[in-house]
Amino acid sequence: MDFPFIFTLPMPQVIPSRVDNHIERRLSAMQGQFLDQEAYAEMLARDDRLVYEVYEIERPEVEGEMLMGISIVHPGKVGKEFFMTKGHYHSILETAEIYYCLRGEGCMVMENPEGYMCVETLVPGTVLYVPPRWAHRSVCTSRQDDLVTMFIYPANAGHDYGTIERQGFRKLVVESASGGSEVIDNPRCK
Ligand code: PAN
Ligand code: ZN
Repeated sequence: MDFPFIFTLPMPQVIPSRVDNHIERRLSAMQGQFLDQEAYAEMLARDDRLVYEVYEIERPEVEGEMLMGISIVHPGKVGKEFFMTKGHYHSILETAEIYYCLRGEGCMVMENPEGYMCVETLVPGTVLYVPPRWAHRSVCTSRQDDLVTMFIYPANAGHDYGTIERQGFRKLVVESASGGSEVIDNPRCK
């Protein structure tokens, strides 16, 4: 039988007091994801930087359960493109997700198979509802601070990375001429 449980997110570190899985994604795991492939190869040759990390609370991956955890995207750029998560659709497309931003600055890039796109800004306190059918990727746009979000989603959702790996997102988040961030069309998407 399951009993209710608690954990804490002690500030400012925001590493959960309970962690079942800690996933690290380095530059080498992001092959083909950044637009500037030359800059990617150069950076990788120098240092296989840690791009983002996920701390997960494990639950059975069945209908009725929820998965939750903390996602931390570190500051950095490949060429002009900010560090980001791989991004995915849920394998069960009709499953939603909630994100709550705890620290940093960034955005969530989203699109759906119907051809709609949306980019929402994330700052501490922002709650983002990602409806069913929307692929999602978080991007850290700060130069010095991690983007930290908490996520909650149905435990049976599953992850489809392949669609995004093949096509990329139709919008990219890059450094602007003034040193801020801007959203541009992905030239690789026709
Ligand atoms: C999150 C993401 C997490 C890492 O838990 O899995 O932020 O991003 P990628 O899975 O795209 O590498 C989530 O959206 N789960 O469904
Ligand atoms: Zn998700």
